Amino acid sequence: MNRFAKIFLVLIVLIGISFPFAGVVQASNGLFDDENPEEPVPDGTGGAAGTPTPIRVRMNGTVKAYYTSVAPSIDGDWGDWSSPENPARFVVVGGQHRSGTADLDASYKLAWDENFLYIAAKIRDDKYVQNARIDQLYKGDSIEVLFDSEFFGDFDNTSLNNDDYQIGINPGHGSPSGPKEAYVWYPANQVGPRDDIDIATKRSGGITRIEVAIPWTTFNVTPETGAHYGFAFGISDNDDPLRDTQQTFLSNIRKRVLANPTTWGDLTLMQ
Ligand SMILES: [Ca+2]
Ligand SMILES: [Ca+2]
Ligand SMILES: [Ca+2]
Ligand SMILES: [Ca+2]
Repeated sequence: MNRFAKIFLVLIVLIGISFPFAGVVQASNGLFDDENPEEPVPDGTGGAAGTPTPIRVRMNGTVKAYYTSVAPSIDGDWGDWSSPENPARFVVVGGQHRSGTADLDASYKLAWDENFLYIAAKIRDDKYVQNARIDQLYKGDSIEVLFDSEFFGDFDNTSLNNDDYQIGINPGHGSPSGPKEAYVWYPANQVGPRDDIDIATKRSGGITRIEVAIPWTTFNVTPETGAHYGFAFGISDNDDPLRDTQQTFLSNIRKRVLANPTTWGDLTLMQ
């Protein structure tokens, strides 16, 4: 009987050991199951270059561009867009020259496909004045796009480098139906006019409407869903036909400083 009792005890001990083991195995399986859905995070960071994971965003202002399977018709009117409307209403320069929203007020939309970043603007402006040309185009009614193509690598970089773009869009020299032009001020090694950026403008009732298609090759990037870039959108206003000058500049970013990309916002490409 003693032997049976000992065997019984051994069995109880073994069962006692087995159950905790089973419990541990269950628990660890459970933990792995819980962690699996989060695996895209390490996969993303450890993945191929160009597949950044949008962990960090700029608190200055973060916006989204939505994929479009049908390219918008670049005719000035964003009626063919389904993207949401974003405000660009922070006065960065020349508040003293702006009498109110009838003088200058702006909003914009963003979309993308494999070939282009599309930008559409709706600008309330009392007088259309654009008599400046080429690198001076910001001294007339115009659009500015800031784009940092190396967002994560440069997240804390407070100076411009060769992947930071400042592009000006002249929506029509002399009038909204006048010749369009685009100009790259930065990066320094790519300065000059760009004739591969498509621009169209319509104006009626004190509102200037502009559509722009910027080839991704401009920024030297290959777009994909989830890609993340530094970004800021701006509007220059001149109402003085006798003098080329940037009277007022509005942005979607309250404290946009051209020379410091950490003051810009950011842009995520959405499906
Ligand atoms: Ca259109
Ligand atoms: Ca104005
Ligand atoms: Ca940069
Ligand atoms: Ca104006």
